[in-house]
Amino acid sequence: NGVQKPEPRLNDPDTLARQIVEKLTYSIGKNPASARKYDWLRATTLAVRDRIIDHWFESADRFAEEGGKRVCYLSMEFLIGRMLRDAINNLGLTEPVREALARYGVELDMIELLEPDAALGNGGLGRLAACFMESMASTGVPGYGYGIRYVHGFFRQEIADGAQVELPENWLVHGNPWEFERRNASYEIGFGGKVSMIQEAGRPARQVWRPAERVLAVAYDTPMVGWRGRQVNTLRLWSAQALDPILLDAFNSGDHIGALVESNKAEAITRVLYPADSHQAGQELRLRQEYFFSSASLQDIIRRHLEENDNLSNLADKVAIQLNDTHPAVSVAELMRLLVDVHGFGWDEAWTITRATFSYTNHTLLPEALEHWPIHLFERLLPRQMQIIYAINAGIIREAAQEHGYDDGQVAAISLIDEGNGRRVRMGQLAFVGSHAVNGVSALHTDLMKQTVFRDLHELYPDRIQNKTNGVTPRRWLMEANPGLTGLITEAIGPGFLDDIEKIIEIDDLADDAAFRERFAAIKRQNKERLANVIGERMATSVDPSAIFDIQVKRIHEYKRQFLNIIEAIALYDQIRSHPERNWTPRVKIFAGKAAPSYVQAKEIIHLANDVGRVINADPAVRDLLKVVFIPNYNVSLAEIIMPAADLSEQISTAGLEASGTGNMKFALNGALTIGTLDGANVEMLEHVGEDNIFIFGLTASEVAQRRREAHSGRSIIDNEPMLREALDAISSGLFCPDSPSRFHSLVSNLYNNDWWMICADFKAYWDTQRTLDDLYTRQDEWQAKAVHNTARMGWFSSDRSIREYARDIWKAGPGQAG
Ligand code: 26V
Repeated sequence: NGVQKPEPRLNDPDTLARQIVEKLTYSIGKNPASARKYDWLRATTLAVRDRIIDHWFESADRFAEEGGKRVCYLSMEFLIGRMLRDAINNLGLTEPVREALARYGVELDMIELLEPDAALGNGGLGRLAACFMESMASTGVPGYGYGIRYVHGFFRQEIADGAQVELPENWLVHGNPWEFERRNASYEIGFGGKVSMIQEAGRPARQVWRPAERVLAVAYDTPMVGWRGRQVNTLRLWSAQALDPILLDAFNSGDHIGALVESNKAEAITRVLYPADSHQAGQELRLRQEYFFSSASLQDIIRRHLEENDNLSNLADKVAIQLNDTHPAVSVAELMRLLVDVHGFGWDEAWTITRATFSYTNHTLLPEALEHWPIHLFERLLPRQMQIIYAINAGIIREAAQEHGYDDGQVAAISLIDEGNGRRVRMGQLAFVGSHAVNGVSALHTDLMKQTVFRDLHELYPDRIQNKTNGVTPRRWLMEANPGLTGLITEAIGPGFLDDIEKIIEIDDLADDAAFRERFAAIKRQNKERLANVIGERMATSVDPSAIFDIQVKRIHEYKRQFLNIIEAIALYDQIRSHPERNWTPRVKIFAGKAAPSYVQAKEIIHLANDVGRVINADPAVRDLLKVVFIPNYNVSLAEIIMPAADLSEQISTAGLEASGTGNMKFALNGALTIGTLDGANVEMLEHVGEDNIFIFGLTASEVAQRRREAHSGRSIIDNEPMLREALDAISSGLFCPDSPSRFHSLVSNLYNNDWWMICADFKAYWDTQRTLDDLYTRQDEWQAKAVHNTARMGWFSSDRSIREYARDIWKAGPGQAG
């Protein structure tokens, strides 16, 4: 095909040093003597990038030759974090690059820290998409990520007087060397306007949508490097631009501001990531974002398909499109529009193609997070797509009534239109009916999907829902985050586990080997010291690395129950003060995470954690037996420091509410023990690590559902549990917030009145389990043996395993699948 095979590049430090200095000189215009650390970062990135591009072209050529099925992963969020270390690691260049830079007195580890985090996601869902991109490249799946190039990623969090303050994030200010603008891949995206029927001679009548507004979607591609650099996939992010950047007429008539209105409005679409993952906001701009990236991605997929095929009838044989939650669910209507209105397909054939192409992953059952758009908004912004949704709905209802004898009540339950609270489009239902496969992200969550949100659709289509338990990439979350542990394991069992992480089970027997345990513990100790330094630098708080590092890091949500953890800290504080003579195990309770800016209770929980920390950390009576620390601005980079440094991982959501969790996996892989409820993937972690190696407490999902039906309040539990009562009294008394004693009254009164999240109901079991752990920690041999078992038995929770399951059961794509 005329593309020249690139020269093989040498991976020795000499070659790398030469190439880095070449970039420094000719791309940046500095010499080694005058270069500053940012210049070295950029030069190193550019030198590494050249190698990636070689592999990128090879991968593209190979896929084109093979003609196999491609996987398109549509996600509103990709929470990637920094890219340089990941790229260098996956190319096997860590040591040579380190050595090359060292020749100029530059430390690789130091310049890596200067790269901004690509924080194009809120939390679990976005980070999963990033792990999946890396695992698709690592397992040989031809994967294309499609998303939005937000100018401002997830906000930066500061803590001021104990409260969260949100600051804008600006990751692109100094340019982004990882992305390539693709002007040739740009598409028009319409909004609003009217639909009319047209009749052309010799053709059936058809609907034509004439949008009132049009914006341009421009592609930016970022290479995604797989393990050993063998395959490089593409993440294509869309940026919005005005078709006419300046309205010349307006400009020339002196209206200089008015001339820019359109471009401002267009560019607003991709300006900022919505920072709420708890409540559906319902803003028009959010729906614009969803449609914008869905339509651009589908137009791109179709164009690419038509470059290689005669027509679109075999689309589903050549592409699988995965919808990451309902954010891209409007794609179902948009693909129908493109097939029927633009490419002339009949409705039934278009529907068959659409359903065979799409599949959908659900990530939450929380009713307040499920997307449903007001019909009037949808109709105004996307009139043709709304018509199509009505038509899809009519077909589904006809099928249910005629073939399954559904009555009106049953029809209402499956309808894509919620007639209840002002008519709304149910995006989950749309994604479900438009897909051939629908999946949950852990075994429990998938069961609950069948019983709750999708009960009726599951009855109608009993084969559609399946489970795909989440995973995390061991490259970023073990090798890169924890080189010490990676080195120890490599010494013990050889490097085979780097290519097949399930081989890590080979260290399982070493849990009985005292020398191995000691080295394992020594690495943990170093990682704890590193975190202690970060805490010392960022917050001027000193913590003792020989204490239990008890860590809960994740988005702040009522259902995740950081509040329960804080209450336990207060109760422990109270007990230490009352019984100073007892043999307390020193503990550092560490929190980090962001609250949605509009989520009042979540912000109060952050405030409480900070206020409690201020009081406890300053109280000489606890003598360093207890510290409470809230580290600001949790992000992927901070997680990479935190995960390897934990002794104890807090996974304590109200059972039935955490779809999977993935932090739970990162912690355990790095040798933390888990204290957790039987929720999400904790259930499967229990099965893999064994009940002696994980600390499960509390109500089960069905017990929670039962108690909620019985509408208990927390009052009777509080009255009968002195430790809980005293902790809540301490909060209510203003002990932690003397400047504003009523600050946490509503947080506490919720527990008395209702205890919706089962904090009171689970308190005692949680307390008792924590004391068991205190005791265990004094027997270091036992603790460390359990820690080794955790690391050894977590191989299954690799996102490589998740991706292979998706490829085999849903996409029918990738290695070993007929193309
Ligand atoms: C929801 C919404 C609602 C509308 C407004 C914007 C917005 C943005 C993000 C979300 C996603 C919330 C769902 C989510 O992140 N779920 C998490 O997915 C993880 C990966 O599957 C899983 O491990 C976590 O348990 C689950 O909470």
